[in-house]
Amino acid sequence: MASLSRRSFMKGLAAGAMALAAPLPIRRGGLAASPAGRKPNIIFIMVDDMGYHDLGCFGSKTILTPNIDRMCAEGIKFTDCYSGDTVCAPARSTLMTGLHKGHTPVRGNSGGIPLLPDDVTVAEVLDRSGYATGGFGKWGLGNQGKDGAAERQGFDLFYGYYNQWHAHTYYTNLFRNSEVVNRDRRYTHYAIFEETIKFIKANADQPFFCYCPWTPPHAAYQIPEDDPAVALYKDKTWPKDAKVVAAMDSMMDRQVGEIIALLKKLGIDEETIVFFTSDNGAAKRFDGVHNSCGKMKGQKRSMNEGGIRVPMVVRWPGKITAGRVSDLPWYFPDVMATLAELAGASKDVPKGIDGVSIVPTLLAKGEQKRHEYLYWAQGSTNPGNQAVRMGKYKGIGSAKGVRLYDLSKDIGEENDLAEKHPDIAKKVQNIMAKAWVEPRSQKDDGKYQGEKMPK
Ligand SMILES: [Ca+2]
Ligand SMILES: [Ca+2]
Repeated sequence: MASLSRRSFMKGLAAGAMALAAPLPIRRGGLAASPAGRKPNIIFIMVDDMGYHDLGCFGSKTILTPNIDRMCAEGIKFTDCYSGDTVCAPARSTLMTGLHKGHTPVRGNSGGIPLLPDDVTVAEVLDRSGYATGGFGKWGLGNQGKDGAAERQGFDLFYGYYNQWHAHTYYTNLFRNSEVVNRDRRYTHYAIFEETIKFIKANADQPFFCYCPWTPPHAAYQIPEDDPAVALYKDKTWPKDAKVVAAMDSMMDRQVGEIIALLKKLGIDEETIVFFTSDNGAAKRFDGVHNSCGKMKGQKRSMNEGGIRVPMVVRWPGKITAGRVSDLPWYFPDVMATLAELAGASKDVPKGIDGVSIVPTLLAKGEQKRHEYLYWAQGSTNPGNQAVRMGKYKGIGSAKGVRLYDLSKDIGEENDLAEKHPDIAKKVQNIMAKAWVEPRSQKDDGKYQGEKMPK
């Protein structure tokens, strides 16, 4: 009761201050309870191509991320979290559908392969459960105006890029629910961040899902010269891209700090769970400067740990005990079941998804269901290398043969144990023989690279 009146009070303040400027909130059916009480707001920040070691709390010695480090200290750090793929579009497909790479609808990374109406997304599950749903950044699962577009897949509002090719520059037009915006080519991430903030403010009085597939630090390596984060690295003797990447990461770190501060100001800090992760491994390792993949082998596009293991931090004051570290192996296909359980919407999760809810681990309550295995594969219509993690073991290869590693001793995947443990190697091969199911057509709706601008 006390928190409710404080909440109403804060809401009143916020409403007064924003009455003229704020966009209308997306009105929903009220604050129906989940098993955990009020349905929490969910903010899921997923940046693009950030390496596992590019945050201070994940060992970076060069990139300054004090706000995410604080978020980590106040929440839980997952050391063994993985993307669902090594590249943007399929990773997003596994995240949105709860299906691993061998089952998820979008397997190719050509940029315009769409979700179809019958595909069920996390946003649709939360939308049905009364959430206001907003997405801000890079969608990657269907071009603007098509059936795969975010606003036709459960989002009330999507602001940003739809096609990945479009997102290869930070100075271009953007879309709001498929309508062209940002025609003055303002630095796109500033526009995307502002819309993120507006959405949180406008929907503070009801459960909301704020999905932030932000595009930095994906190439092109671009940031306005006068961004405060640029000054942090101006005296470094690093190669230019290494400086710009660090600045892009520190810019987003500052913005994460602004979001947490806003949650406190709005009085919804304890009603909001915030995730921070990256969509796949580092695009460049920056060895000798940032060491983004550390001792892990590979980078973006690789089945090795450097290609798929991602930083993951989750903060929820009062619900997640501060300072915890978990080595639970989990990955993007688990996001749907997890967010649905948080929302009290587990019954709306489609049957037969590959993911499991990690809420028991987040809340340190109840029994955590464990995966028999996690699965990845390269390629779109034919799998190239596949990878399977079972407990501490990971196999890479195919049904015909694998290299086998013990990740607990060999994060660099150097010592092949397939001959030493033929039984485990065989198990992994058997999984690879059946985990990949032939995908539907991976026909691309076309490349979009932005409006031609007058010179
Ligand atoms: Ca990416
Ligand atoms: Ca759908």
